[in-house]
Amino acid sequence: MDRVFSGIQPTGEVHIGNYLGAIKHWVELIDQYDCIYCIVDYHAMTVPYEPGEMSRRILDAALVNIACGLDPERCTLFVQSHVPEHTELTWIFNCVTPIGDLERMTQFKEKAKQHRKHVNAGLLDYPVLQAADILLYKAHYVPVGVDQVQHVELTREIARRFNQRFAPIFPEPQVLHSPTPKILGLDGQSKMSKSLNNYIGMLEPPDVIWEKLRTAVTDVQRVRRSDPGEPTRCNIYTIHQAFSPSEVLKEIESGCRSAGLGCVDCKRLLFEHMMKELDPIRQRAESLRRDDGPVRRALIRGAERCREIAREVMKEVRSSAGLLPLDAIS
Ligand code: AQP
Repeated sequence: MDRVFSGIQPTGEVHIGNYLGAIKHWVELIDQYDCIYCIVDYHAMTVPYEPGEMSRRILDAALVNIACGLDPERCTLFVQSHVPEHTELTWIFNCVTPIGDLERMTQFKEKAKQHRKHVNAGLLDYPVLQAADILLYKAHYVPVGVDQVQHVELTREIARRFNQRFAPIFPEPQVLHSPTPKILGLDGQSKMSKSLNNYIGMLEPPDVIWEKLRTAVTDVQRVRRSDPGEPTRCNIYTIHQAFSPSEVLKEIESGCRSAGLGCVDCKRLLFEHMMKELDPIRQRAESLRRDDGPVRRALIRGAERCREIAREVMKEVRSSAGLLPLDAIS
């Protein structure tokens, strides 16, 4: 079975951008591939955070992923820092990655602007750690949102450089595009993002979600209720496409274009269909919060499996790179 690898940062509340751009797609893949999904806590350390909150966030990210349908009996879920080989492989990849490649990364430039006073080496090295995550498991496919495509391309480049310099041991992984690769925030402009506080959290109470939806930006060219709108210009319509059935989408398209349907009514319809999908997820999360034993057990099993794979691959990597194994000295 081909292998899939992807990760999510425990940087805050999991939002519908993460869900539609990544997690929902991950769930769809678990029976077709050997799927390994990771809570990438080392990546989360590249921006300022509260150490006292990190372990809770890590557990919570795992819990939400499971509540969203990542059944740990059918895929592997683990925490990046539980497998130290990720950072070891990062070091080796650092030595085949030109700094210029990292400085060109869009995410680095954006995050460096966002966290001007905290532009640490880890932020620049973020995509190399991501390459190590993926290649440590020799993954064939990486399902991500559009914002991460550039990093997967760099991963392919790093695999090529390592293979040419040392030995051809890594596959060049391919992106698997999510059906909804980019969800904009409630401002209708920037990417929905935990750190931009422009998101709808997966587990937020329905009244909070409605309030956020009610005030979200729609088609900016539709100024008055009587103006016809254009669904393809509207972020609310993009979200509708992910949650609402095709007959509702048709109704919205014609209603919006003819000005028969107002934005608030359109949002009410979205809220209704969104809640059909989010309510059971919230209920599963509440039950896992009452007893998080299944989450903890999944992470222990996941770390055990990933450590085994990582140990073997790192033996191969060290040997290809010409390092001296301890057991060869005696
Ligand atoms: N708005 C989005 N639309 C589609 N996909 C998205 N993803 C994130 N935001 C969107 C996808 O979710 C996966 C996990 O993302 P992440 O948590 O590792 O990192 P991120 O992309 O940096 O997410 P945020 O919310 O923007 O976090 P912060 O604010 O902490 O930087 C990835 O596959 C990503 O593509």
